[in-house]
Amino acid sequence: MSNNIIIGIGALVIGGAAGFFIGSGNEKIVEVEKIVEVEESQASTLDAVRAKGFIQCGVSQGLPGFSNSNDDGKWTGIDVDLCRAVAAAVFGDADKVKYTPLSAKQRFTALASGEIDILSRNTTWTMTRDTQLGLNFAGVNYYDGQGMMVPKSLGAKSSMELDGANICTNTGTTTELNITDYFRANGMSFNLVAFEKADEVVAAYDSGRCDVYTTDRSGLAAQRTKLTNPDDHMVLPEIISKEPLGPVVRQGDDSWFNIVRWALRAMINAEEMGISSANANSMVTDNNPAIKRLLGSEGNFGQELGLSNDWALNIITQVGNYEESYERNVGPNTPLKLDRGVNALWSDGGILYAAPVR
Ligand SMILES: N[C@@H](CCC(=O)N[C@@H](CS)C(=O)NCC(=O)O)C(=O)O
Repeated sequence: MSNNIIIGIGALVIGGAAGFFIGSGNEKIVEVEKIVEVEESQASTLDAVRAKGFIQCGVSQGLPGFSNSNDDGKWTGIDVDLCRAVAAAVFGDADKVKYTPLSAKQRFTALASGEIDILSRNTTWTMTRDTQLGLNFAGVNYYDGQGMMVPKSLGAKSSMELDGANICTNTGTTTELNITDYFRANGMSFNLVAFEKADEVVAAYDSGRCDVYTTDRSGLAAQRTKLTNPDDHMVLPEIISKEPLGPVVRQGDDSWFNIVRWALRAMINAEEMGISSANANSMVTDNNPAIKRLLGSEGNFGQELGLSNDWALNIITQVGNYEESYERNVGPNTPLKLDRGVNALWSDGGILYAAPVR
């Protein structure tokens, strides 16, 4: 499939047999279903979003730290913050978001069909997903890698000791593909037990049906909190893949793509410049021209996105900079307890590096 895909709402045909198969014993793994035909011209997502008054954001069915809802139906997480940032940029109101919980398997179809405006759901940027689905990744909001969790009682200290293991995971994920590669490459056998719903994976692992729970390491940190006795489990040291997680939009709508991409960059640039929700309003009059450009007191950068010039100021005051979002949702003081690691700014030894506003 090439760049000339045009997506029309309601005109989506899925070719179930056109997925990517890897045989593992009797199992056939379909990581993505290929969208084989789409037609009609695509209306501007920005216009459509403005007309309805909110952004429809595709999230997970409940992954603490990334996208998770509480008893009152309030969604939080770094993926939720990305959608809130786009709403702040577009409407000046981060609350103008509605959420669609999606399984890994459902997510790309929901985006391609127009059911959602952004997919922000711990989704790994891979070449196939970027080139074959009529979708575009707008950036990376969390650099991750796949890991394995085991009960401490198993006595394993390395994933190289897992020959013959029963392994639980989610269907429709890169996880299935990576685990297959890893065991094959190391000449080990395994039995994959895959479920569509994440909580089914948690329940199966918690009940002892599997020796191993594998997913993104951030996902392991999140799902571990749901186990009966989290302290009885450990994450093994090996990181077996690259999982750059980020927001996805439909291909062919560059204006919307730019808005999502720059909303994320605004949060990262704000951290780099020391602009936070607490000081953003007072920094509008700062002498630093780069700060003025980001906050809209110099230049017309918002207008160039089709937005108002206070687009980034609204993101920062209402959602915060990247560091605030990270610390609030997944950082050391949350149940996930994840250090910044490679997700630190490039200037702090990490790999977060946002193009400048100029
Ligand atoms: N990053 C991987 C895995 C994503 C994934 O779906 N992970 C599971 C396990 S952490 C998940 O999000 N579960 C939550 C849910 O399905 O709501 C991918 O994009 O394929």
